[in-house]
Amino acid sequence: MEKLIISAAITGAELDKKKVPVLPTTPEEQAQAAKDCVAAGASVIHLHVRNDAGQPSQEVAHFKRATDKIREVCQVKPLIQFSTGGAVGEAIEKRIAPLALRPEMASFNLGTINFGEDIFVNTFSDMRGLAAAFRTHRVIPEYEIYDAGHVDNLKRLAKEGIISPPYHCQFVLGVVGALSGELSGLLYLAEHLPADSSWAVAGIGRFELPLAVHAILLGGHVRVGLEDNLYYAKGQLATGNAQLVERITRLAKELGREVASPDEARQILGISNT
Ligand code: KMH
Ligand code: ZN
Repeated sequence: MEKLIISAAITGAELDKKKVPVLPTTPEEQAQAAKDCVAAGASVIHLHVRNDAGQPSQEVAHFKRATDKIREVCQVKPLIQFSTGGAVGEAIEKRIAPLALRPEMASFNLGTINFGEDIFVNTFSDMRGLAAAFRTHRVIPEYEIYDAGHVDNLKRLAKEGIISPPYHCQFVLGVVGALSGELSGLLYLAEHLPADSSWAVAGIGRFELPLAVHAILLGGHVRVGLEDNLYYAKGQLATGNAQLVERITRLAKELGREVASPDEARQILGISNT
């Protein structure tokens, strides 16, 4: 089986450092978290950034300073995957702008969902604009799939010729307002992907661990991190992102699946290390 790519979603856009003190929000904290996660087995850092007040930001300058710091601090360079999802309500133009920095990879959200009490908007028009920016800046997308119909959206965009294979997809399961984190949902999505696709799973909250174990066994890849889940076990908060990554590495080894280094992850995902 292919080596396992572990992504760490270290910060997110929804959490407040006042409520989650271990959340890395400054470039220095994010760089340290990235370094710890890479040491624990992560090869990809899914990156949201914050402004000086600690609020979610899609400013290019804020992405640049965080990326520079991560590259400076990490001897083994993780693949840095920018978020183009941003925070709920952020304008699509702002979400797209950081692609100009030409990150190795970035998220590409495949449809609108209820997101808790909010609505996370991704219209077809938004997606077409996003796809054009990915092409212009030659950034590799990771397609974020939150609901069954998002696989059909992927196929529709592919049919329009707006996106092309290979399709690396992330099933984000367990968001309140979208597909739950039951195994049957994961299996449905994996079975309905187009040819030349690969997938990873990010289980939200209590779904993180069981879905990760299924992905390890089924040949998928795994995302963990505080953006998705704050708990190590029921009632026990995680000490930080690296603790969640360490467990996945340990389980993968126990289950006979080797863990990919950042360069091996680049190879698997078809990203040239330039
Ligand atoms: N913050 C969520 C509304 C992504 O990074 O692309 C969207 C999100 C997805 O986190
Ligand atoms: Zn995200």
